[in-house]
Amino acid sequence: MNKLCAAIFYIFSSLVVQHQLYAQETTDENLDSLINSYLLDEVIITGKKDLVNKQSKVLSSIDDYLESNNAINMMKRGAYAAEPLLNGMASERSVITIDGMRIYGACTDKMDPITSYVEITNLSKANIQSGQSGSCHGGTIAGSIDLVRQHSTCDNSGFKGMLFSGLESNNFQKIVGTKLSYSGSKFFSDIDFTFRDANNYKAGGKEKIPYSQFTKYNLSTTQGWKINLRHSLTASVIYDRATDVGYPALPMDVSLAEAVISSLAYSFTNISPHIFNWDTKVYYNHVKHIMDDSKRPDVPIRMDMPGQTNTAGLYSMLQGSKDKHTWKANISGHFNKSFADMTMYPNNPGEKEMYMLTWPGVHTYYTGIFGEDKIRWNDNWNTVASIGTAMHYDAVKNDFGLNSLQIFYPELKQGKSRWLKNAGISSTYIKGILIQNFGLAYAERAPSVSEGYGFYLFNSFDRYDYVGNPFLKNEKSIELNLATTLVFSKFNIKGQINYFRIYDYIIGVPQKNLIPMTIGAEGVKTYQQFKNAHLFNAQLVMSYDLLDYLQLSGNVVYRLGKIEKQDLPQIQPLTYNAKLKFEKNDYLAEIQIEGAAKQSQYGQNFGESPAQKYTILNATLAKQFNISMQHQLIVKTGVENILDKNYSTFSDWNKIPRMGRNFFLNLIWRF
Ligand SMILES: [Cu+2]
Repeated sequence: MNKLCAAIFYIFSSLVVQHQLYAQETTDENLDSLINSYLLDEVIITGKKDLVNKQSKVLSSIDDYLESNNAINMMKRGAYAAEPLLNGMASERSVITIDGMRIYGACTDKMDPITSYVEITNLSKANIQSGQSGSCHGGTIAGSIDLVRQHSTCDNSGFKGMLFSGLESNNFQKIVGTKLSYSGSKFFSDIDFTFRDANNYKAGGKEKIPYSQFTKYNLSTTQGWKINLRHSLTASVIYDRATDVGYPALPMDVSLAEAVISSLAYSFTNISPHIFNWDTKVYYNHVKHIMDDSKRPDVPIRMDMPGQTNTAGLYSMLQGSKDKHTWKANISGHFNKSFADMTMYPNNPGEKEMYMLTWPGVHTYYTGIFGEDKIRWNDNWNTVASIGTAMHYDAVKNDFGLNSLQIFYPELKQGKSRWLKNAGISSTYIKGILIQNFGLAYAERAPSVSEGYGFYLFNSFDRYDYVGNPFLKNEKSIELNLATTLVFSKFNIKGQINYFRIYDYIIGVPQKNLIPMTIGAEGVKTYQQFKNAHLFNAQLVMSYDLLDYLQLSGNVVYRLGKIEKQDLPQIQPLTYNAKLKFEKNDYLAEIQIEGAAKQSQYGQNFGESPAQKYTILNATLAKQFNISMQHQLIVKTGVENILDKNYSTFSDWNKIPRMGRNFFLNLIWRF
C-alpha cells in the first residue's frame, strides 16, 4: 500500500500538479504502465515496448494521437498536418517543440504546424504542459507540447530492428517504414524511415473530398557516444519532406513542405549528490514551404506563395534535488528568420504581376530563463513553484517589407523589444483515495510573426485579408486550475477545470477604410487587442474495471470562450467519448463511441457557423504473435466511423467533413 501511495504520489506530483514529466531515462517504462492505469492523459505514450497495448492504431498519424488528449483539439484543413489547439487556443498561444527545440512553421496559413515534422514511429511521448508551466522554452499562454523522440542508450543490447507497414481503405493510404538501432557499450545509432502516401479521402456517404491527398517521407537518425560514465554526446537529424499535399478546406495546396532539424546535445550526469543532470543542446533547423494552386481549376488569380524559416538555438538545463526540493533551472535562447512572399499572376497577360512580402524578413531573438522547484512538504502535501522571464526582440530586416508596413504604421521602427514574465504555483493534497490539486499562474507572450508583421494574409475562414500590427502589447493571462481525482481499486474518476483570463487578447478586427488585396475577400482586418477574454475548460475522465480483462472508460470535455460578451470562434462544444476495452493474453479488442453535442455557442461575429452534433463508432482488434524470443509480429486491424457518418467537428476548417468509413491494417515485425 505504501508503495502504491508512493507511486501515486510520484505520478501526481510529476504529472497532474504541473503536467510535467521530466524526460529522465529512469522514469520511462514503469511509469508508463502506471500512468495508463490511472488514466492520466497529460502525457501520451507511444513507447516501443508493448506498443500493441498502448494504442489502438499504431501507425496512425501524430494528429490522431494528440487529439486523443483532452487538452488538445486538432484544427483540420485536410487529411494532413492539422494544427494543435491547446486548452482551446490556437498555435500562436502555445509553444510546440521537438526534443525541446524551437521550430517556426514556414507557412503563413498554418499549413505546417511543428507536429507535422515528426513521425509517430519515432516518437516516445508528447509532454503536454498546461498554461504557464509550459514556459520553459518560450512565452506561452495555452501551454506547451514537447514531442520527445525515442532513442537508444549505450546498454550493449546490439542490433535491433522493426519493419512496419499499413494500409487504409478509405484514402488508400500506404505506410511503409523501418527502424534500425545498434547499441554498444560506448556508442549507439538509430535510424528510422517512414513513407506515407494517400489519395483523396471520402467523407461519410461516399462524398469525395478532392485535394485531400498527400505524400510524406520522414527520415530520422540519432547517434550517441558515451565519453565516460558521466559524460555523453548525442547528435540528431530529422529530414521530413511532404509533397503534393492537398488542403481541401483552403484555396491552395502545397507542392513542398520540407524541414531539416539538427541538434547536438551534451549531457553530464551525477554531477554532485544534489545535482543529477546537466543537459545542453545546440540546434539548427530550416523549414521550407511552397504553396501551389496549379491544380485548382478556377482561381481568380494564380499565386506563388513560398515561405521559409531558419532557427538556431540552444538550451541548457540543470536538474537536482536537496531534502524536500526537486528543482530544475533552464536557460534558453533562439534566433529565427521568417520570410515569405507572394507573387500574383493576373489571368490577363497584359496586366502586371504583383509582388508582396507577406512575412517581411522578420528576425526574432529570444533569451529566457526558467526555474522550477517541487517541494514535498510531507506525505500529503506538495507544491510546485515556477518562475521565468525572457527578452524577446524582433525586427523587420527587409527594407521593402518595412516600407510596405510603414504605409499603415508611418511611425514604425525596424525593431522592438519586449520583456516577458511568468510565474506559477500549484499544490497537491493526497490522502487515501483523494488527490486534490489547485494552481494559480501568470504568463505573457509576444505576438506571433503574422500578428506582428503579416502583410495581407488571406484567412479563408472569415474571408478577410489580415495585416499585422507591430504595436501590439504583450498578451497576458491569469490562469486558475483545479483537479480532483478519486482512485478506488476498480474505479477512477478525475474532474478538472481551468480558467484563463486573458488580458490584451489579440484578434483581427475589420478595418472599413482598407481595401482587400485578395479577390473576393470581405475586407481587411488588422490585429487589435481586447481588454480581456475568458476561456473555461472542463473535463471529466473515468474508468471502471469490469473484469480483470475488461475495462470501460469515458470522458467528457467542454469549453467556453468569451470576448466581451461575444462568443469566441473555434471553441469545443460538449464532446464525449466512451470505450470498452478487452485485453487478454496477446489479444486486444476495443469498441469506441465518440461524439459531440451541437455547438450552441459559436463565434457568430467572427464568421463562424455552428458545428452540428454527431456520433461515430470505431472498433479495433489486435494480436501480438511471439514468434521467437527475438521476433514478434503485431497485427492491428479496425474500422473507423463504422456507420459511415458524414460529419464535421467545430475544429474542421470551413466545416470540411471528416473521413467516412475506413478499414485499416497495421503490421509490425520486430526483430
Ligand atoms: Cu501554406
